[in-house]
Amino acid sequence: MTWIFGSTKGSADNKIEAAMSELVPEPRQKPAVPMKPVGINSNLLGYIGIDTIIEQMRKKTMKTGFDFNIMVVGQSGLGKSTLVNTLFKSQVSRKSSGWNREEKIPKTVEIKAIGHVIEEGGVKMKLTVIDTPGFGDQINNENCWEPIEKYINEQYEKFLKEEVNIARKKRIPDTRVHCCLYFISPTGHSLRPLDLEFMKHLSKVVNIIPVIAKADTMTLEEKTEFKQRVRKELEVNGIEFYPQKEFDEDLEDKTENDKIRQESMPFAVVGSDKEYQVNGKRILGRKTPWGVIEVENLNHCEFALLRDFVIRTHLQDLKEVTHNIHYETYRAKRLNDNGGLPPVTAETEENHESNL
Ligand SMILES: Nc1nc2c(ncn2[C@@H]2O[C@H](COP(=O)(O)OP(=O)(O)O)[C@@H](O)[C@H]2O)c(=O)[nH]1
Ligand SMILES: [Mg+2]
Repeated sequence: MTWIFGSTKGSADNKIEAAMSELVPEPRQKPAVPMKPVGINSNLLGYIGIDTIIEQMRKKTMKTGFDFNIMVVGQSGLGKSTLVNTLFKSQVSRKSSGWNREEKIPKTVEIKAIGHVIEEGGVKMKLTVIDTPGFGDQINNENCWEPIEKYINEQYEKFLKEEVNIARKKRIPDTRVHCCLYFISPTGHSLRPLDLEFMKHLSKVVNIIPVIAKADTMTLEEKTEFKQRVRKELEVNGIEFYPQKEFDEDLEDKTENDKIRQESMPFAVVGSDKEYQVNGKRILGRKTPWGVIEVENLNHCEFALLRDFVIRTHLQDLKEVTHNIHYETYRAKRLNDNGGLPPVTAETEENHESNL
């Protein structure tokens, strides 16, 4: 695994700063003693100080940081590896040092995790993108989702083994895949049976976010029409992508997520790791005879929308659905079968409780 350490700290990227401030409340001076409403009978008013929990949580997160893992999956040649580079070169970590995947992207032949530590406002996020080899090259593509499913399950297994360990770590390293970007070929026709099969299988074990690859190859009308068709086909085939309807927590969630499900999905993206000078600014883009396609310009493609959705607005929820739904399903099944695992004794249960 390649690990490149860098920091976005102090960058002028207001957008991403705003992003993190949504994840982590603005640093607030912690009072030496819990704040109390001043005035007579303050005891009677009964201020307990529950609200200081936010500050406590912020401090803990700052100390420990957190892991976030994204996987890219899809047919060979759709621009998965390029998008991984785009993500790391874009505003997520533009100011960071050490990112040096400048060489031409070779064909991906194995599942490979590329990691990067991003720091903002004192909070560290270890972002890992898992690049996978494209499938669909073979004559017989039967069960070609198996290696991907196996990788995802192996990460659950690793986490579970750590969790049931009697002397388990205080903080278990989290390599579980929190979201899987599924690349759809921009054919303008319909999804291929292989896409449907693949997503049907994977959506049971991981959060799937469908994306239309190489959106620069479609006209605006074609893109709108294709997006609609893909949504319809996913619905007809009963494929649940993230954010799944059944996990909306309240009406506010539902309204927000309905909009994403019915309008944004699947995000039509363009990837590039080449920089060009446009109007005096350096931008990531694809140079064509008729101009430069700017990957982070919302008028050109939806890459920035996808990035904001995953990293800015839904990161915590992606982690929660992974932990509470997908991992829990795996865990329950595994502990029921109990194949190969140490039996769950009263002692380990007790240990678990005390660590919560
Ligand atoms: N037109 C267009 N080409 C792209 C895009 N992203 C990547 N490519 C090109 O597609 C080819 C395959 O890209 P790669 O990232 O290796 O695809 P992968 O097999 O899915 O990992 C390369 O020549 C890329 O330059 C895109 O958004 N639009
Ligand atoms: Mg590749």
